[in-house]
Amino acid sequence: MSEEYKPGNFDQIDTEDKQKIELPKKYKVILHNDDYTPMEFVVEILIEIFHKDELTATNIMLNVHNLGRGVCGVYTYEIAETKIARVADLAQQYEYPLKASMEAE
Ligand code: TYC
Repeated sequence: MSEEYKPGNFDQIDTEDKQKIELPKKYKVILHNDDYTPMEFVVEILIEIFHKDELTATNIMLNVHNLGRGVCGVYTYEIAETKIARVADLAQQYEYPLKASMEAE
């Protein structure tokens, strides 16, 4: 086989270089309990922002209500950040203290 470089031919890249390619870090988005946000509002947030079905959303909400916090999804940094900001915007709009945050996986 010729040693000449062809686009898309990675045969000549040594293994050390290939092993440096890392997957993007993932972040858990955590939803926090509070005493004032209505349960229905939290379920709506989980359906609209985190794309959960109604049963899953209800289970996550009840888990957060009972345990104080819960994971509502795992995303790249930018997507997690955007979802947290959307939760904050909607909570502020309706004047509820609902909060979401992120944690590296
Ligand atoms: N604890 C709230 C209530 O009793 C419901 C709630 C659930 C609030 C989950 C926030 O992330 C939350 N109305």
